[in-house]
Amino acid sequence: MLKAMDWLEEATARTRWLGRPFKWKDRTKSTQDDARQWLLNGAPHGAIVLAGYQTKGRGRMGRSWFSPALENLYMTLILRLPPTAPLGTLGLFIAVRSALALRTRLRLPVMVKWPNDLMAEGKKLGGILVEVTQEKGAMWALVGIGINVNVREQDFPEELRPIATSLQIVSGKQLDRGEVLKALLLSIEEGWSHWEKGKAESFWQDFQNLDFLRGRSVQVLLPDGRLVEGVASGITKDGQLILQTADGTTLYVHAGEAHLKK
Ligand code: BT5
Repeated sequence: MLKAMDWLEEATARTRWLGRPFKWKDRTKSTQDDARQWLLNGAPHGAIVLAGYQTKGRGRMGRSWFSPALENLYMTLILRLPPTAPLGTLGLFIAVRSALALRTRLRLPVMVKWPNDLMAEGKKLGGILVEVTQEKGAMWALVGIGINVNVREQDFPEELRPIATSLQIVSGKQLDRGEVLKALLLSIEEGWSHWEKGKAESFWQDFQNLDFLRGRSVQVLLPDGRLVEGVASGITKDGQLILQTADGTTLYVHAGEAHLKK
């Protein structure tokens, strides 16, 4: 227990507001629920909840997030959203700042797959989940970040093995999750003040070099169940995926689930 606190203290010692205060749970259902409860009980902007493992870790649209006790990162950031914040780009902004942290501070080849995935060597390394709620007269976001740090190939359930990876698999060595956490928090904090003022350029420019889908044929499952396809051609400044379809039209996709076309 004391050991867990040491790496967390260390990882949050260099930020100005993100990760202060933090809560650690050895085991929980989902850090999203813990964060929601803490917000109701007065958590400030920048507070974060982390867990050793989750029994009901979740992704978007009712999907689940594999969350074993293998020294990975499972956390939820509690963030107050000013009226100027471009909410529709929050997941992408967090993904971009996370990818930059892993690339520049840890030298790992991480890309971002629109709208919320962290990718390495063509497989999913992490995911972002944004939940929004109103509290104390303001809008708040509960931003869940799950990153596979020290999962080995054989630890993944069979159905995830072809599509999932971890920092350990990619780098070939065990990684200190405190280092990963520190890099993420510093990077997100650094970009936050621009993003919250609605300055989309702050992450749009960075995204250009991180865009996993760019130039590839993709299918996107829309929230209403329709399927659209085309060649991914970047994103707009408000976070929509641009698709060039076979008949020459341009589609702007606001939300959905993108897959590479086989
Ligand atoms: C996401 O959802 O990628 C968002 C994941 C957010 C997880 C964090 S952990 C801390 C916080 N607390 C929570 O309860 N959640 C957040 P989505 O795009 O819906 O992706 C889910 C899909 O990714 C699943 O259907 C699987 O196919 C795949 N998947 C599940 N677990 C995975 C893992 N550990 N690594 C890679 N892929 C995984």
